[in-house]
Order: sequence, then structure tokens, then C-alpha cells
Amino acid sequence: MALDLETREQLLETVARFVAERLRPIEAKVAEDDAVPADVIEEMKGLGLFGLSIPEEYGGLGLNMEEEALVAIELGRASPAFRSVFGTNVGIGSQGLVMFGNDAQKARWLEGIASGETITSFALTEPEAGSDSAAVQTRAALDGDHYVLNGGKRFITNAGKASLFTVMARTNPDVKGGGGVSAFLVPSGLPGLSVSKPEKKMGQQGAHIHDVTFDNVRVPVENRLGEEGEGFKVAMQVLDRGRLHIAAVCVGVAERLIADCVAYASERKQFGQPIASFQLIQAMIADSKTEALAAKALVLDTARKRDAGVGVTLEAAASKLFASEMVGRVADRAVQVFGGAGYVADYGIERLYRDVRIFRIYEGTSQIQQLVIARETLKRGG
Ligand code: COS
Repeated sequence: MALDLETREQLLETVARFVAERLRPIEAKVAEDDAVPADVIEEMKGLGLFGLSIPEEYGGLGLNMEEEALVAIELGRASPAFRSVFGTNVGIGSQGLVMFGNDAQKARWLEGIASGETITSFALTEPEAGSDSAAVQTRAALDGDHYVLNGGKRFITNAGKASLFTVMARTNPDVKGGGGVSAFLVPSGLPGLSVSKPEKKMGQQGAHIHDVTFDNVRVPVENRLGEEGEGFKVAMQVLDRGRLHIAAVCVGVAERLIADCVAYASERKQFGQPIASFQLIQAMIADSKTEALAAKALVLDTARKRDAGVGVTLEAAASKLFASEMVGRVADRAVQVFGGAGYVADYGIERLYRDVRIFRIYEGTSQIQQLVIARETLKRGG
């Protein structure tokens, strides 16, 4: 159910204020410390950010996709590391459970996910299963009323804090590809589950990714999500949704970068005038603005279609492809508009330039989005 317009505006204003007053001022420190302060995480919980997409009956805000996208755009105006704190709970870590969980599974976990007490992670990627995610090798062998999980996952966001993983593992080794894969809800406390130290990475300091290893982890049969063999489709549908969310974040980051460029170009003087008066600077701002508007229109149109029950595999992939490539260009132009100041750390532009690079890679690379778009277009006949 959609929020009434007044409530929606209030929510967006509250998030915008939180971003401006609480998150923006501490961006540089979060990057330096590689950690989001605990009191800020508590405030995120208080605002309901962990439960944006969790149904109201489980304590979430129950936003539809359009509303979630609008919130994600607002959140994009602060360093993307902040969104990552609750991003898995809103998206890939919870949506398998929301879409495919049975009543008992939902009753057991969704309230904790909505409140932020339970942090979730989505464990699909493996060293040999990145873009080829149907090649999952982690094994789940049935043994009485348990599955025994063995294998390793890679680059798993929030794994160090997660208390619940959605794990894709191969239940049928005779079936190659996605058909042999099932999805499981795996609490982090189970014996045999271990999480590595966080990886050092290019950007988004404060957000963490880890390896996760399963060594004879015994998972009760009732923790299987959906039927045996449905795990790959669970993952794909979770990703369809996640791609749209990421695209919305890209729009928010782009809008922020454009505003930063306008502010800087209006102040910075060369040749006796603010550089904003130069047409070559204006051209960069115009290109960035046009592309950001186009991405926003695509994202919101796709979100509305999804809310109306239309299949949006193609449109979600197109949103992710266009918006993530767009924000890469916008960030590149921002460095150019700022000139030397764009290259040094104090202004924060080089940090965002690094931060946005991952958007073209995670939840499916640009090349995977192209494949999905082409396949669906061919299937639809145009
Ligand atoms: N929704 C529902 N079902 C889907 C689907 C979707 N979006 N995408 C694929 N499926 C189904 C297919 O319909 C097919 O079902 P049948 O076997 O019943 O016909 C099955 O899943 C296998 O699909 P497909 O043949 O397309 O699988 P491929 O191995 O060719 O892989 C790609 C498809 C490459 C698109 C997929 O592996 C992918 O998205 N890879 C990137 C993964 C990714 O985003 N990783 C990031 C890590 S998570 S942060």
C-alpha cells in the first residue's frame, strides 16, 4: 500500500534532514576511521531505515518500490557508505525472505531485520561464481533434518556484522547451473561458520565486505527458503529489485555531485569571473544534469511498473546500467570542474569519485546488465 502524499513528503524531508545534518558533516571522518559511529547507526534504527522495505505487520515501514527509490535518492546525497549500513537489510539481505519466506520464517526474523537488531547479508558470490552466479559450488548436502553446508563465499557486504545470511548453495551436484541451487537462511552463530577480516578496498570506507566460510555448518531443513532448486531464481529476483535500488542511489549521488559543482563553480574565480560563467564549465554541468534527469525518470518509471505488478527484469537492468555509468561520468566531470581541488582529499570529490566506481560492478556488472537487457529484448521481440 502506498503512503499518502503528505506522509511520503514528511518521510523524504526527515531523511533529507538526517542526511544534511547528521551524515554529511561526518563523511570525511567515517572514511578516515573506516567506521560509521554507533550513535549514528542507532539514529538510523530510530528513523526506521533498516525496515524501509519490510512489511508493516513486521514493524517495517512497508514502502513500495517507488517510495523506496525516492528515499534511496535522498540517501545518495551522503557518502554511500552510510546507506550500506542498512542497505542489506532493506535489499538483498531481506528480500529473499520477504518474497519467498513462509509465515514461520517471516515471524522468526523479519521484526529483528526491520528494527536493525538483526543485520543481514546476501551470500551468493564465490571465488569461481561472480558474474556466473549459477556456478555456485558451496554444497548443501541433506543429512536427516539438516543440510550440511561446506564452501566459501566472497565479497559479502556486512558479513562481519550479520546475524542472518541468505546463502545460495548447491543441493544437487548432478544438476549444473542454477537448477541445482537452493537458498537458505543461515544464522551467523552456527558452528563452522566463519567470517574473514574486511577487505581493503578502493572506496566506500565505512562499508565492509568479507569472505564467509562454511565448514560442516548444519542448517535445519526448515531454514530452506522456497523449494530445493529454486535458489538461483530467488537470487535473481532479489537482484532485480536490488539493481533498481542501487540505480536510485546513483541518481542521488549524481544530484549531490551536480549541486557541489554548481556551488564550487559559482564561488571559484578565474580570469576575474566565477568559473560557472564559462560555457565549457556550463557544458559539463548541463551534460551531468541531463543524464541525471534521464536516469531518475527511468528509475522511477521502472519502480512504478514494478509496484503495478509488471515484470521489470529488463528495466531494472537498464536502470542499473544507465544510472551507474551515468554517475561515473558525473563524478569524472565533477573532478574536472573542481580542477586541482577535485583531486585533493579535502574537498571530498575524489572520495566520491572512488566511491561510485563499485556501482558499475556489484549486483551485476554493466556487462551483465547488457546481457540481461539484450536477452529480454530479444525475448520480447523489441
Ligand atoms: N527472475 C526470475 N527468474 C530468472 C531471472 C530473473 N531475473 N533470471 C534468470 N531466471 C531464471 C531463468 O528463467 C532460468 O529459469 P529456467 O531454468 O526455468 O528456464 C534460470 O533462472 C536460469 O537462468 P539463465 O539461463 O538466464 O542463467 P544464466 O546462468 O545464463 O545466468 C545471468 C544469467 C548471467 C544474468 C546471471 O547469472 C546474473 O545475473 N549474473 C550476475 C550475478 C550478480 O549480479 N552478481 C552480483 C553479486 S550479488 S551482490
